[in-house]
Amino acid sequence: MNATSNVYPTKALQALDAAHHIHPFTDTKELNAEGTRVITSAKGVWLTDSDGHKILDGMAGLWCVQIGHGREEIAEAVHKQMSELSYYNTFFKTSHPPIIELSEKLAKLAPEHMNRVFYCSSGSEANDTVFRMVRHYWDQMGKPEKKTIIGRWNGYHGSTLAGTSLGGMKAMHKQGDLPVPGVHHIDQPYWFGEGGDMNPEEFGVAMARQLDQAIDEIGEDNVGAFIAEPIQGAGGVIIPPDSYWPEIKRILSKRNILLVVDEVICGFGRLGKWFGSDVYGLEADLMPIAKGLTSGYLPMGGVLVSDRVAEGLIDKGGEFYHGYTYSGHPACAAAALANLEIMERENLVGYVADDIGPYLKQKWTALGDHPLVGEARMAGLVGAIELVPEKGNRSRTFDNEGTVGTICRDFSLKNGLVMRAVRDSLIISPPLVLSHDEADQLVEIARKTLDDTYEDLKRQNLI
Ligand code: PXG
Repeated sequence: MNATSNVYPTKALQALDAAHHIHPFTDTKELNAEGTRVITSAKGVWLTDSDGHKILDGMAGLWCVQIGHGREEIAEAVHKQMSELSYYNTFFKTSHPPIIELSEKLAKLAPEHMNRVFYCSSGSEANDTVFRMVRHYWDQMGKPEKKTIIGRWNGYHGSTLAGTSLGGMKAMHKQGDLPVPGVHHIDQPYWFGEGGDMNPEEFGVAMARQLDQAIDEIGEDNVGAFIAEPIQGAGGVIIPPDSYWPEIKRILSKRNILLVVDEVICGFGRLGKWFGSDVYGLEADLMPIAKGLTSGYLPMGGVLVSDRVAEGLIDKGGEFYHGYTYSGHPACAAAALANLEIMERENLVGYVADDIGPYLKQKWTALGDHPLVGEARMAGLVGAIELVPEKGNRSRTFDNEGTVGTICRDFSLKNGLVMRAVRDSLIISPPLVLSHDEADQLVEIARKTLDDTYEDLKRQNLI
């Protein structure tokens, strides 16, 4: 099939999609009236839609396609595995070679003190697993009252009951009376949006100290864990001030609670190290992973478990009544192994740290000079630009939050680049295989998009 020509009847597909498909995180009524975009193929960092348009995938799918789209090697590895053993479970004292090999591999890649993995199929399931593991661990350790988990407002940990509850998305909580009991939220280290008169370093320390205060309020004997993303992704690529994680570490060193570092986005090279924990020197007790583990070729998630937690979870004995039909799926394990093999062979983690990361950052942060941009930030290969009505004024925001972000996002797609809007900021998280030339194109389209948005806002008298 020729991916560049219009071989699909777009209108017919849109009508069928509208009739039968409910999309995630979507106003389906609005989408159905507009018609969905249909992506028909992808190679490297480029997507092709059903009208033959080429679009640069600035979001690596949904923050996950580290090795780029359409790598035959993964398809071959999965084909081979499926021909040999397409499915068997890992319950009832059973295992299989690909999951055994993958577990050893992950133990090698993970920080020293993490040597075990529990598998599932997504980041949300990983965090549901975290929720149950934290509570089971403390039960096993004879401290069943240590049940509360502290998360952060505007953190994202998935959309199942536990994922939504641990996350701090208020709009999600509102649908379905969440969070579940036993979850507490503290503020996020979002200096650009919430730093007020403090400088970033003061603000970072102040936000970290909320953890200390929350533990005191709830009582250390009642707190099981603190969960956080190293850099918040879905919340808008919130890169904490340099003072934040050292202060959190100082606080946790005095407290007997678990640290859960959600590596679903930051893991697998996104920040220029294998894990976000390696960037900030965090010693996690549990690390939920997903996305980059298979580069999204097949759904797979997991929780990396520290030796400390293994003591309660494993050494003390007893069954942990938890698991999924697809825990440790052999085809997903084969995809993960082939993906990690490519990442190592092509040194993608080093490429992000020393080459494409700094290269793109320099060009991306230069967008900060645009009249519409209040801040352009980047770490590894995640970046954000904050759109503002008035330069140099962090406290003035657009009316009807999100409107301008959406206008800008729509221009971006029209111009051939996927960026994601979060409130009135635009974010990117491109595949780690992005070339210099593609990075140039990405920034060029982003600048044109800002120009188009600026002109449009002037026309509409919105600035
Ligand atoms: N933790 C983090 C840090 C995530 O970013 C999850 C857990 C849940 O993973 P699953 O595989 O259940 O989706 C995520 C997922 C967006 C967007 O638009 C972000 C995610 C998922 C879908 C959309 O930014 N992050």
